[in-house]
Amino acid sequence: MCQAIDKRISVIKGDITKLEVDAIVNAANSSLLGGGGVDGAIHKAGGREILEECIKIRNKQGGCAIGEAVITNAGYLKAKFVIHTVGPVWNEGTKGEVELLDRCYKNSFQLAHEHNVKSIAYPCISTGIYRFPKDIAAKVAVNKIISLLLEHTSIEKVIFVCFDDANYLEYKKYI
Ligand code: AR6
Repeated sequence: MCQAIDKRISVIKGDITKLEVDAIVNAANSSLLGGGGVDGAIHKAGGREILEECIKIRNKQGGCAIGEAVITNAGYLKAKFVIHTVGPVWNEGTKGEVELLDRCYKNSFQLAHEHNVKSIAYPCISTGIYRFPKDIAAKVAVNKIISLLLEHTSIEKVIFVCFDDANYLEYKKYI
C-alpha cells in the first residue's frame, strides 16, 4: 500500500457503536427496520431516532435494495450519521455477491462524501448472519476502499471495525 493511503486506512477490533467518527456504516437488511448483529447493536445504542428516520425513508422509497445505501441521523451515538447498506446473502458466489458487496462499500462511501464526512467506520458487511466468506469479503472491502480513497481525497480516514478475531486477521493481511 502506498504511504499516502496507509495513513488514511486502519483496522481495529471492537464495537462500532462506540466510535467517535463522522459516520458509521450499518450492515442492515432491505426492510431498514433493524435486526440482529451489528444492525441490532446500532439501533439499540442509537435509540428510536434512527429507526424513525429509517421508517420515513422506507415509506418514501420502499426500503433499500441489496448493494444500495441510505443515510440517517445517529441518535445517541457519538457519530453524526449512520449509513445503512444492505449486503448480499452468500449463495456460493452464484448470485453476483462479490459485485454486490463491492457496491455496498462504494455507495456508502459516496453518501459519506456527499455529506462532507471526513471519517467513516465500516463493519465487516455480510460476514455474519449473511455468511459471506471472511477472506473474500476482506479483500473486496480493502480493494474497494483503497480505490475510493484515491479517487476522493475529501474523506480523510476509513476505519474497518472487526468484531471477531477471524475477520481481524483477514484485514491484517492487507493493512
Ligand atoms: N460492532 C462491529 N461489528 C459487529 C458488531 C458491533 N457491535 N456486532 C456484530 N458485528 P451481521 P450481515 C459484526 O450479522 O452478515 C442483521 O439481522 C459481525 O461479527 O451483523 O451483513 C441485519 O438486519 C460480523 O462480522 O450482518 C440483516 O438482516 C459483521 O458485523 C443481517 O443481519 C456483520 O454481521 C445482515 O447480515
